[in-house]
Amino acid sequence: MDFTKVEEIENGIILRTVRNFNLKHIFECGQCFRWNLEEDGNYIGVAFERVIELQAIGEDVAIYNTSLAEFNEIWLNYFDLKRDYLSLKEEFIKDPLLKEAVEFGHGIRLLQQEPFELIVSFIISSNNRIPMIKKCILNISKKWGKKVEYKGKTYYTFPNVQDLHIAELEELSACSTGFRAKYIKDTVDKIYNNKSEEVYENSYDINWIKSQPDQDCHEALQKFTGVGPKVADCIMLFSMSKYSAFPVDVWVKRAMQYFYLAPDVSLKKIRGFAIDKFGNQAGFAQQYLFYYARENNISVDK
Ligand code: 8HG
Repeated sequence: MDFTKVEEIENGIILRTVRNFNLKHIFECGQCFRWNLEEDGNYIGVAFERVIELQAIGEDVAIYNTSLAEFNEIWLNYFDLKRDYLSLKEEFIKDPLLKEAVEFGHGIRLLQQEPFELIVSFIISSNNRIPMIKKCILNISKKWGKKVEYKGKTYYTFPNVQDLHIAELEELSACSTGFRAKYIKDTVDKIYNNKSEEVYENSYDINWIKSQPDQDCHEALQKFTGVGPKVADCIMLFSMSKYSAFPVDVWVKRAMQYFYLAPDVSLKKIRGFAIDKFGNQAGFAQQYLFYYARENNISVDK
């Protein structure tokens, strides 16, 4: 456990002596799109049809607009709080190159998010920039999600598959999704029309996909339109607890080249190299590298 105890407060809970937990590192390391920094340094986000607010208070972390029961049911897992990130990091920092990235993003934790939301979100992410991805997801949530009021403001949950299934192609395009609108429509249709009793090799049942071993899960996700190896890696890493995933985007490519490899290797080679090197923990290493590369705007041009 990465905290000593949890106590109920009037409008939420407080986690005492939380280790390896930094709000900026968690919410700005690239894994999520529904969290925003407030003027007071807190972060407010939407997940699991709820709006919560996080505040760092010394070594403690408060979560507002929730209860102890909800914490145990949802947030304990969502924030991956049962994992001891120190032992994970101790392994990584034996590698003097990765040490630099781990120390930089020392408070990163991998959130365990909702698979349906992440499938759609990472389809939107392809060839897209993070602020734009966030905007598209917000547009979709405003149109097909549910309203939640918090502190006088309206937030919108990400729609479930039934609610998003009614979306027309033109309406999805109007959410600034561009060429990805048809991929979203096709994928949502496949998930919606999947009959869960027909669980077989080509199943589009998300729970079935999630229950598969890492490599099979990676392949099954790519049966959705708009999901290639990179997008599949992000979905399985951020919502299916598959930690051998190693998504290689331009930042991770640069980081791997900067730290380890020749400048001209293919994405596939980088992925293979990383999985050999970091094994079942590759996904965690990837997150420290992505955050380091993006925040420092690293370049490999000599
Ligand atoms: O966490 C991420 N890891 C990797 N490797 N790629 C990501 C993450 N988050 C994220 O949005 N991306 C992709 O990187 C989406 C987009 O193509 C680009 C934004 O920098």
